[in-house]
Amino acid sequence: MRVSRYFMPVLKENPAEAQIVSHRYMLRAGMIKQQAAGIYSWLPLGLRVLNRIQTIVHEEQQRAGHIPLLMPTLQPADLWRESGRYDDYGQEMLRIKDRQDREMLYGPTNEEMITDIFRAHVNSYKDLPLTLYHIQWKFRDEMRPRFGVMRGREFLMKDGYNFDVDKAAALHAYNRHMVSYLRTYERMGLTAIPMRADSGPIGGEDTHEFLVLAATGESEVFFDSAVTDLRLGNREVDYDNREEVASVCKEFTTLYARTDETHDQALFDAIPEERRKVARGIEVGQIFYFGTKYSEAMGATVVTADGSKVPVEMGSHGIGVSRLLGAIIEASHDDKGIIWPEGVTPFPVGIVNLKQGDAAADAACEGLYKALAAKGLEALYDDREERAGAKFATMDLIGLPWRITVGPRGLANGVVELTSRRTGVSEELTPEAAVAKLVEIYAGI
Ligand code: P5A
Repeated sequence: MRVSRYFMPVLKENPAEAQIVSHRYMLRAGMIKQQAAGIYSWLPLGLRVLNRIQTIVHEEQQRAGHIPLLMPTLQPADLWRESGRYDDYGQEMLRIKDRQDREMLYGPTNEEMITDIFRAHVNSYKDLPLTLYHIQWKFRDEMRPRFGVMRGREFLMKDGYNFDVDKAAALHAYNRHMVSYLRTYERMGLTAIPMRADSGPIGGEDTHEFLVLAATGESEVFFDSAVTDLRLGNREVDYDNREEVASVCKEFTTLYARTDETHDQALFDAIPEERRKVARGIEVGQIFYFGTKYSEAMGATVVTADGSKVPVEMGSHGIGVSRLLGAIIEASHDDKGIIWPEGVTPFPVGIVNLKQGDAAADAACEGLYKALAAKGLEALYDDREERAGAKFATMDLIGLPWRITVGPRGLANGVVELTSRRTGVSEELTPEAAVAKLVEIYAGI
């Protein structure tokens, strides 16, 4: 993409309404535009990151054996009457009437609708286990929408629902989600800590929230600092192997880590003092096991191997897809702007032409742009007639992890400059070597 032809309305001034750094940078980098309280348009740069995040979520869900579908945003109120949640959900639910005066709602979550799909099509244990998920817009009429996409009213969620024949199988689905979430967040450059939490309006006995530590987080969290060193890394986990999956979960949930809702001071005090941490965190996901809460209320049953008919065992699992943009920026920025991890960056690399109109510089930039594209790397090429300083400031603000700087002086020696946004370290390389290095960096992403 050439900046001269792109739509990237960068703001010079800090927007007054933004209280936290991620909101400020998303507005300044021209990623989002507020349309109403907690409701945003996704401008092209923001959409590219949102799409990257969705791709990672899809890949990791499908790696775990979960199956994508797509349910609508609007739901009939009657489904929610069956579960009893239509009245319970209160003012957070956006209620709508259609022209026939039928009561509808904009879905805040989809437990009822997925249970309805299940009961219409599945009735045998032979079709289990089954986990269906989608990435779809939700609406919650939050009392205090704030911090940009962090607490929106309309927001994008990945929500998945498992159906299993018995509790042991459903707990395996819970564990499988935990491991797949750990991998998902790590691919986005995040450390998200599973913490024992409260199940709130979704219900159920077992639930963990995934928290990214950040001073601006809305949740107060208590944990053993050793938990922040845990990483899944590149290990291969066999998602069908119950013991293996359970042992990874044990590794990540044994050390003390809880939100304020489930905090136990006596247990906390048992941790060696230097490892006792109280901090704030951003909730980027939550998993639930709630057994037969919805299947019993809505008549979703399966016939088991011995011929008896039982309500299907269920859980649900959510990732805050749009919130993740805010969380990643909170975790990865400096005073010049965003620093995108390679896994989610809107463009893998930026090209800055220091002397637009100089025949050699223009030709070198074009050559790099095409050579990168041929390797599947779409660069953002700043081809505007602008001062170098302004081009650097824009690149730093939008946070592409790598920048290639091209100018007549370097070209006279046959080199361009490759700079890391994170470390600020630059290297002089031939254009071919710069392309080769980027190809290598992105090969494993
Ligand atoms: C699990 C999937 C659920 O709704 N039902 C389906 C369960 N869980 S949850 O914890 O309530 O939401 C899942 C994740 O969605 C994000 N989230 C939000 N993101 C932005 N703005 C909001 N107002 C908002 N509310 C929830 C969170 O990341 C949460 O973990």
